[in-house]
Amino acid sequence: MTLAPNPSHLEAVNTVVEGISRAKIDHVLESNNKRICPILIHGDAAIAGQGIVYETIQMAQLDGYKTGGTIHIVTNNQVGFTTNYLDGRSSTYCTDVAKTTLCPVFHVNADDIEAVSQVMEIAMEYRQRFGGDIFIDLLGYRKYGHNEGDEPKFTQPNLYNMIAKHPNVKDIYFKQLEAEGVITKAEADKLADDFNAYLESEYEESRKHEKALVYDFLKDDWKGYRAGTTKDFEVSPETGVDKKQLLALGEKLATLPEGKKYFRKISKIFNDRLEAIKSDKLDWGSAEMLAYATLLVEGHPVRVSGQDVERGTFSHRHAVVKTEDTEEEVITLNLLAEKQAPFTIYNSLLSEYGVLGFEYGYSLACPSGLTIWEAQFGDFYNGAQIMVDQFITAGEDKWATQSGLVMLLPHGYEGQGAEHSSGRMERFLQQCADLNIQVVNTSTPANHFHLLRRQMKREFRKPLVVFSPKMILRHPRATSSLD
Ligand SMILES: Cc1ncc(C[n+]2csc(CCOP(=O)(O)OP(=O)(O)O)c2C)c(N)n1
Ligand SMILES: [Mg+2]
Repeated sequence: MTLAPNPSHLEAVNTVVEGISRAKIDHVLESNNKRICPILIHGDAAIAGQGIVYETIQMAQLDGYKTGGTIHIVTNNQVGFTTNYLDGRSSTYCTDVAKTTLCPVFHVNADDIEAVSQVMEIAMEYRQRFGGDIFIDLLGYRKYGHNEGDEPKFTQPNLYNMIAKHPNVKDIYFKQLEAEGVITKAEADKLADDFNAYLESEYEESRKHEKALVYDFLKDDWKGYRAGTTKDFEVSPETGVDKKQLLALGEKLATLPEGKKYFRKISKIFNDRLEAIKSDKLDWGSAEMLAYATLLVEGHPVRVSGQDVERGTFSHRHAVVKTEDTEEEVITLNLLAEKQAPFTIYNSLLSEYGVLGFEYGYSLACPSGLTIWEAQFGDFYNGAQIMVDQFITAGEDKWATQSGLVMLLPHGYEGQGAEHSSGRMERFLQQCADLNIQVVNTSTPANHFHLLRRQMKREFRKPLVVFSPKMILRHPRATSSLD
């Protein structure tokens, strides 16, 4: 069992968990999503109020993001901090978002332990058989306040008078078992004592760790990596590639397989790309594709997702080509060598928050792969601000977890005024302290090529924020030679 690091921001972890699971499915479990199951635990107020829950559910069946179904457990105590559920939602049930994709929902009385246990089994069986999400609305109550020192009677005096008199769930169940003749009072007491003793000893054990780091988080996947140091940023690892090999790969990625019908403009784009590589005038798209190609043949999987990334928002990438007659997808980056790592690229749903979290999770579970999220315009990243602040820039400091996630943020003041001019560099720069993240502005195609390769050629991983260009994607002066 892997417990994902979870910030205070409720529900933010959802798509991170999905991304971790998907990376495992893709790279460890041979695409078999029956061998892993994401479980998300929600509060009743949070699941009803936080929009990312909706994003998570919309992602659940999409090719680029599906994980074979998620089990959602709602610890429904009918209150959020001090807020009654009547003020917390307009829907009848806190789980009504599940109706979006017609997921089964079980509303179960948390005082009825056997019913809860049965529902958990049905949920697991459903998930394994049908590969869809399933919800368990575990209807109970909160015994005390929101935390140890909190006074619930300030805000819910009647409810908490009732709760104070309500027998606790363990006592209800032991009483039932005694009445049924399953156990005696003495056996019940011993079960409770043994369990308390177990909790006590585990608690003592946990206190031996000085800092609450996430010691075992994905440990196997991170063997051989170390933490980055200040010195690491004064040098670059070798990122160059033999010229002959570069040319050979360039020809492969710029050549569409024969015997298929292509749209005339697409054939021209690929011919131009081939010409650019041969005549030593790399444009942005060619350099980016070459970076991927070299990494793929060196065994690093590459995954790109974001809105319209397959073609590229500004039409510079064309990583996926559709044939004119049958709309068959052709990805030349997967036709490079018999033994190469997979290149996957997905046009995302129209979400930033959920998708960026997913790719961050993916990068946590796949350190040997290049994981990229691209914003349509740089400024759209702020819809995913929580992922940046709580996970990407602070994760290593909070949990000693690393991520090599790349954020491509098209940026540039190009006469459109305040709309889409700025990816808010200043905010990222402010977050660079203590080696949190790298923030760069690449200015030539060669620059970009080495940057993407560097991300995979270090012994540590560090999030990379790239203010990728818009106008100079195609600017005649923004070309590089193979040298
Ligand atoms: C995104 C976000 N906003 C606000 C908070 C502050 N907060 C912490 S707990 C809580 C109430 C949560 O209620 P519920 O989802 O029902 O969970 P419960 O604590 O009742 O189990 C709030 C508002 C938060 N942690 N995250
Ligand atoms: Mg609650």
